[in-house]
Parts: sequence; C-alpha cells; structure tokens
Amino acid sequence: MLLDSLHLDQHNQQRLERHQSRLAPWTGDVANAEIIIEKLVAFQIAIPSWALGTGGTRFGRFPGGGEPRSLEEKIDDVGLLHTLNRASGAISLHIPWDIPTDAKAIQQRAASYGLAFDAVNSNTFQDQADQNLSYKFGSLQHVDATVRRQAIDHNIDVIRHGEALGSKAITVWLSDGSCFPGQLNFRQAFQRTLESLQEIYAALPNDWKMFVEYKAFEPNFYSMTVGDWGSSYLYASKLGPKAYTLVDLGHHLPNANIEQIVAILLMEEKLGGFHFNDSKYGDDDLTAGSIKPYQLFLIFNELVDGMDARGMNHATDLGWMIDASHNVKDPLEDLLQSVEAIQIAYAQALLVDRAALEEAREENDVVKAQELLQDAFRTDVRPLVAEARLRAGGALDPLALFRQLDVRRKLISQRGAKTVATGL
Ligand code: AOS
Ligand code: ZN
Ligand code: ZN
Ligand code: ZN
Repeated sequence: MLLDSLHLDQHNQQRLERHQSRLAPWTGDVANAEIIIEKLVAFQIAIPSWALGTGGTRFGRFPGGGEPRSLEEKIDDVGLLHTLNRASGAISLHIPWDIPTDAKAIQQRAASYGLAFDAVNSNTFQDQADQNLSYKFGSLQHVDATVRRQAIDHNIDVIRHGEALGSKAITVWLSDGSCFPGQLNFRQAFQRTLESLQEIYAALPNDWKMFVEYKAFEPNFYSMTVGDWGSSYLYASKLGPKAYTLVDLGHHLPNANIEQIVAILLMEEKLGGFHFNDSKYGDDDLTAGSIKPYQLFLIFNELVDGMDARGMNHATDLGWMIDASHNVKDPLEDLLQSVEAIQIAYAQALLVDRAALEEAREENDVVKAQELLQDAFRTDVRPLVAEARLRAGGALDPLALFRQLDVRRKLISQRGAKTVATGL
C-alpha cells in the first residue's frame, strides 16, 4: 500500500493545529462557510487517463518513470489521487488507448477506490495499427462514406465500452478540418459530420449524453469542422436534447471571453461540461489555474450563477473533467495542483455576493461590480478547501504527503524507470 489511513492520520495530525487556526476566521464571520465546505466535499473532478503519463510535445517526450503501463495501473493512480484529495472520484477513458479487456474487473478495481467512470472519449484523430482506412483527411466529415462508416462504428463501439463500465456520456472531439484554402467544401463537411454524429447519437442509451468538443485549430490549421462554440452548438441543437457542447479551455482563439460563452451555453441548456486546463497561447494543456486564475474564477462565477438560476446540482449536472498533460512535471503532482486550482475557483465563486452584484449592475455601478468580484477572487479560500478534504477523509496537504511518502520513487521501483503510458 503506497498510502493508507495511517499515513493520512499522521499527516493530518501534524498539520491540524495550523489548519485550525487558519480556518478559525471563517467559522466566525462568514455566513456561508459551512455551505461552501459541503459543496466542496460533493464536488468531484474527473481525471483523464491520458494525463497520468508524461504528455510531451511534437518535439519530444521526457517520461519521468513509474508511469502506468495498463488501464489497471491508471486506475490505481487515480485511486491514489482520490485517496489524497477526495476530489478526484472519477476517471475519463480514451478508447482505444484504454480498452478494458475485463470490464467487470476494471469496474471493481475502480469501485475499490470509490471511482466512477466519467465520459468516454473516442479517437478518430489517429490511425491505429489494426485500422483499415486512414483518417488523414478526416473521419466523420470524410468524402468517402466507408471512412465515415468506420469512424461512426468506432464511436458506437466506444459507447458500448462505456456502458459496460457505467459511463454516462461520450465526448466526441474531431480533428476534422482542412489545412489549406480550397481543400474542403465547408458545407459538405458540416453536413457529413452532422449525419455521422446523428448515427452515433441514435446509438446513445437513454440516460446518456453526447458532448461535442470544439477546437479552433490544430491539427488542422486552416479550418476545423467543429471549430468553435457556435458550430458545436449547431451540431448539438440539431442532434437533440442528449447532445451538449463541451468547453475545453484551451480550444479558443486568443483572448476569447470564455466565461461569456459558458454563460450563454448554460442559459440555453446546451452546456455539457468541461475540459479544464490553462494556456498562454493555444491548446497548451497546462495545469488549471497556472496562467489565468482570474479567468478560471470568472468561469466559475458564471457557472454558479447560471446553474443556480436553473436549479442545477453543481456536483452532478455537468461533466467536470481535466484535460492537461505535459513534459516537465510529475503528472500526479500536476493533477493535484489542477484539482486544487479548480476547487479554489469554485469556492471563490461561491463567495460572491450575488444580490449585491445584481444591484450594482442595475445601478450601473461598474466599480462596485468589479470590487465584488475581485473581493471574492482575492480571498484566500485554501482553508475551506483543506477543511473539505479533511472532512472527506483526505489529506490536508495532498502534494506534501505525496512527496513525503516518496510516491514517485516507489512507483518507479514497482513499475520501472522506463515506462510509457498509452496515449499521446
Ligand atoms: C484535443 O485537443 C482535445 O482536447 C481532446 O479532448 C482529446 O481527446 C484529448 O486531449 C486527448 O488527446
Ligand atoms: Zn479536450
Ligand atoms: Zn485539446
Ligand atoms: Zn487541451
């Protein structure tokens, strides 16, 4: 056992006094501190299976060792994260990188850590070794119906795998598009993609959702067939009530107002969920909250406002997933950082005085409105997040405990120094 309750108890004991003194101001004068803590306890963020190994870039990859070599070991890694922070209670799989050979056994293994399966992801952006036809010129948009058929069948197969594990959603991200002007008939590409998606949609179980993930560019650099929230919204609307838009924070053109996109999609009941990450330039897939924490807060501000307006359950009514991976950090440490950043943004958004904000807006008091938001953003909510972890049975400082227990060194000695996790 890399980490057991004894480790957690010792760690928490050592830090308890300091934690309690930091928490003290909250319990006295913040009316909704208790509610925020309870909401944080309920809030779970899914870990993507592909983030557990070193991501790399197209220029190279520098694996750190001890990476999961199988789906079983990926589940063990997410189980470890969840044991530490009690906020990573789900895993999102990518097929065919994570084909479960024995779904029952995989489900049991996940259940032993208290993990559920979030959205399953299909993959038609790469050619697999055993594949008949190539996706070089697209998948669901392809000019050749037999290629589209292969891609549709793959997506349906992904749904079946997800069903066996208890997933309730499929995320379809398409790299389809074109690299040069003239290459593609935009309208035909849209229609073909829509018709392909309709076939996949028809295969969805009743209680499933389909998330249509958009991306502005890469790997196609002239046009993307699902390139922005507008086109994703169009597909989702035409598909039907089970289809939603998925927002990956890194998939916008520079300086896009993501919080506004989120507000509108939520209002229109078409926001399905998120791929959290952060970026400086494009789809950088950096740690959530590492570059633009204020943006993350503003997104959560819209989420809390919009979800409350519709009476939605914050914890369960949207898909909360991370999509990040890189070359230079320990992937598990990085994921602990991302989860904490998301929790912090969420807690800060819960602090916003909404009645006062609406009042300021009605009075065109721009300064007051800004002050109200920045006051929440500049509040150190880390004691609340730590308290939520403590109550849920996690560690007061997950990252410190991870290092204290020398988890990576132990993983390397168990799995080897030259492991390569499946995925990108
Ligand atoms: C690609 O840019 C997208 O973010 C997808 O979500 C993709 O499936 C994932 O990043 C794994 O490569
Ligand atoms: Zn994504
Ligand atoms: Zn991406
Ligand atoms: Zn990304």
